[in-house]
Amino acid sequence: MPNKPPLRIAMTGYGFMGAAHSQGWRVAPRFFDLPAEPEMTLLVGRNAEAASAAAEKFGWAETATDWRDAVARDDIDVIDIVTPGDSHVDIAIAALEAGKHVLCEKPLANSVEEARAMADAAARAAERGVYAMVGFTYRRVPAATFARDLVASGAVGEVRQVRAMYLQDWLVDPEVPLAWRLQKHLAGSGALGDIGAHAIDLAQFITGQKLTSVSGMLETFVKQRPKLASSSGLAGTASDEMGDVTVDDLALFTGRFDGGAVGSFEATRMSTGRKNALRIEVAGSKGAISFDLEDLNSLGFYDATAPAGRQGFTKIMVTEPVHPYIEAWWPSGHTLGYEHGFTHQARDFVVGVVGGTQPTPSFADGLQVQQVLDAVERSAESGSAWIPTSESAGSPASVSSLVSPTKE
Ligand code: SOE
Repeated sequence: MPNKPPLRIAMTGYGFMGAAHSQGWRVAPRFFDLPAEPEMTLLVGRNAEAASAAAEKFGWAETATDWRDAVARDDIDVIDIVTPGDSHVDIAIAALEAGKHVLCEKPLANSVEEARAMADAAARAAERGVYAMVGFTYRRVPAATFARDLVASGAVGEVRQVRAMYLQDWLVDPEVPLAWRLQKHLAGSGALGDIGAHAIDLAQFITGQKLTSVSGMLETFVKQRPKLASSSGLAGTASDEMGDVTVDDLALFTGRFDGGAVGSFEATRMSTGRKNALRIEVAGSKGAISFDLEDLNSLGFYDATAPAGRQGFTKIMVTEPVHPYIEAWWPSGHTLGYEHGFTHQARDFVVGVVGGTQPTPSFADGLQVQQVLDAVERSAESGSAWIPTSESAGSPASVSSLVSPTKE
């Protein structure tokens, strides 16, 4: 480790995602053999006192109150953006132009226009060996990566149907306050962009197919909530004053994929009883797979080519050294958790940028998901008309595929 070059990181933001990313940077070099040593150099937050407290808690060496200071520093190699969506575009473009690699939380931006500007900046930077990646972390849950590997190997045959849903229930209570994730000018959209973006990315990642058109609807069940007094986790404490919810609580849509599959999607933060259920089922001509983030160490696999009397969904524990990322962890069957996706993301980012190869998902991939989000919103506005995902954004971006560590 001492002989490795440092990769000095500045992280802008320090909320829920700041904690998760910090964990990733801290742990990745302890378990994976990385080509550089990530250094948690600078944490940026507008409130100096809160930023210092977060830096101490998460293990960052210094703090600053303006992201421009991080971008201007010569001793920073990476800007990690975990702020609300409204600031992604300015920070990411400035950082890329200053020669910093960028890791940016999803959704990439609050509009297709912003996402396109970011993807353009990333394409220009890549020509100079400077790379940008978007944080669709769930690709790095070993069972999800393995699902992609199974589909790519032909194990389910021709993919025909996809059922994707991301269900949470933290907004069922109308007293949960108006956090930034409930305000359009900060978050861009509601359940659609916050968690639907993950379902879209994961469905496309696992199937290797891109959504080409969608028809959908959005619903906001609770239209006013108490304004936020102080934030923590996904929400925080409520004040006495009420404010308008300006985003969707639920997004429902169907879609067509470029490889011929059709899919249904549901994203909601009001699905009573479901805490963090990102579920994907893929049905093909020879088999099917089934993934649920609430049971993230396993994958369901149905082999329709097995003898008729022995067919049935098999629950595969994705905790063997042959499975993606697992070799670095515990003995067989000693399970992983939510935070490991962030460690794997840090690992893949460092391997990519230090090795001079584009880490995935790229900003072009983030733009493509943004186009899908935009098409769903426009479909909902038009009474569920079918909207081509390419219509809003000009050149369609490619969905690149991640090479899992077991395949490298
Ligand atoms: C971050 O990746 C994220 O999408 C959060 O923004 C959501 O709120 C969380 O529930 C899932 O992960």
